[in-house]
Parts: sequence; structure tokens; C-alpha cells
Amino acid sequence: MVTKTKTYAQRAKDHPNTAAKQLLETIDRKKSNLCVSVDVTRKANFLAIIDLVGPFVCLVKTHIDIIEDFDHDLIEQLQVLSKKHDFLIFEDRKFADIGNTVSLQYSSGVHKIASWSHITNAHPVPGPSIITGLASVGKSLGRGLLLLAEMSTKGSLAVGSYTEDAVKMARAHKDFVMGFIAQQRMDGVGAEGGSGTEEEDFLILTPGVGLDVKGDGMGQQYRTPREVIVESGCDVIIVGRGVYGNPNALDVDGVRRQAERYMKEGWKAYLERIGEQ
Ligand code: 5BU
Repeated sequence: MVTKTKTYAQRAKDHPNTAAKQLLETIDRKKSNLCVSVDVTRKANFLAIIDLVGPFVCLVKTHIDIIEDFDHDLIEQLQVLSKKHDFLIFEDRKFADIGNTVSLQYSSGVHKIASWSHITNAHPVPGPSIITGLASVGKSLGRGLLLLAEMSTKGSLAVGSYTEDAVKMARAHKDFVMGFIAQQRMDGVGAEGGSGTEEEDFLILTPGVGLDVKGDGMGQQYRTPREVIVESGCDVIIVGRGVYGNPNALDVDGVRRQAERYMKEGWKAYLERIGEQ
């Protein structure tokens, strides 16, 4: 487990993927491994939450297709906030089609995801062509792709040999795949004779994180930052409702307080993992 005990800064120094390097540098600079997922449907709420959590996050995760009053100005303002608060942007698009289709979904349409999102993700279910399709758009822009190796939901089918094959696909495309959405470190997974563990550094970004509840009654399962970062060796905690609560009754101080709380818990867990606490 080489990367598990390395610091984010050490990993940033050597990382070959531009987006992964930028993310590791941001984590180190801000001392935050917190990604906030802003799953709200109104532009004003979306931008207000991002401005509130901005100081506490390394990454903001979006589902841009749920915003009802989406317009180009929203993207411009998102980019302004990304510079103001020093965070990267991750559109959680979960691409899952043939290479030609995903390349169009990534570059075109109303949202033009590749033009503003540093990181996006894809299901490995179509096979390696989904990576090459997305890479044909994103690689020259310095973007990074996360493969969905596992999911946080109860009864997920992304387990066992499916997860192993996702890791093998990533190993064959390290120039564009920067890591995984997963529930644990993938070092050694699917590697014959331990190969592939020494020189690779895939980032693990993990949703299903909450401190106060264990689930949401719709299949989501929550673990604590300590379980995720220390026990499972993941790199970034992704928190949505645990931070912003009820978007229709935004509690401004509450959002700030929760973001700071998750940031501190995530960083404390990281320091424990690398043996500095
Ligand atoms: P929550 O409010 O913290 O439950 O939001 C979690 C977010 O992470 C939400 O945007 C999901 O779409 C996303 N997610 C997830 O929860 N579990 C997964 O396995 C994956 C994504 Br992949």
C-alpha cells in the first residue's frame, strides 16, 4: 500500500495526470480533502451554497442536469467561485454509452461539460471504448476521468470481478483515468502477482459520507470520514445533504458550520492515516 501512507503533497509532485496533480495540490494547499456535492435544482441556491462551502473544499461536485434554470451565466459564475475559493469542479455525469455518444455528451449539448469540469466520471460497463471516447475530448484539455469501480448504494452490482475489471481498464489508460469512485483503496485489486501496485497512484473519491445518519431511506448508505479515510484508505470524502441540509430552507451558518466540521474530520482522519497524529 504505497500511496496510502504518502502525503498528498508527495503524491502531487510525481503525478502524471494533470487533473489529479491539480486536485492533490489543492488538497494540500487548503488542507481539505472535502468535496461537497451540490444537488439542488435552482441556480441561485446552487451558487449560494458553493459560495458558502467554497473556503472549506478542495472540490465541488455537480449534477448540472438537475438545475431547472440552467444558463451559460451559471457556468461563468461557477468558474468565478472556483477561482475565488480555489477549488476544482467535478461534474458527476456517470457516462455509460458507446465511445462516439459519450464524446458528444461530454463536449456538446447545452452543458458542454468538458469546457468547464476538471473531472468527470464514467461507468466501466461499456468497456474500454468509453475511456477512449471521453479521452478524445478531455485529454488535450488536461481533464481527468474517474471510473465507477464501486457504488455506495445498498445492493450495488459493482462488486467482485466487475470492480477488478474496472481497475484493469484504468491501468491500461493511466494517461486519462486519474482514479475511481469507490468505497475503498484499489491498490492491488485485480493485479496478478502484485503487479501494478508500485508505480500507480489512483485517487479514490468516496460518496456515502455522513456523520449524523446511516442512510436516507432511498438506498444511500453513509460511513464516517474516519471509516472512509483511515479504515478504507480513500482520498476524498464526498458529502452532500450532510453539509447543506434542506436546500429550500438554507441555514447559512449551518451550511458553513457543517462544511468546516466535515473538512476538519476529513483532515484529522488523513493525519491519522499518514501517522502524524
Ligand atoms: P448525499 O447527499 O451525501 O447522499 O449525496 C451523495 C452524492 O454522491 C450524490 O450526488 C450522488 O449522486 C453521488 N453518489 C453517491 O451517493 N454514491 C455513489 O456510489 C456515487 C455517487 Br458513484
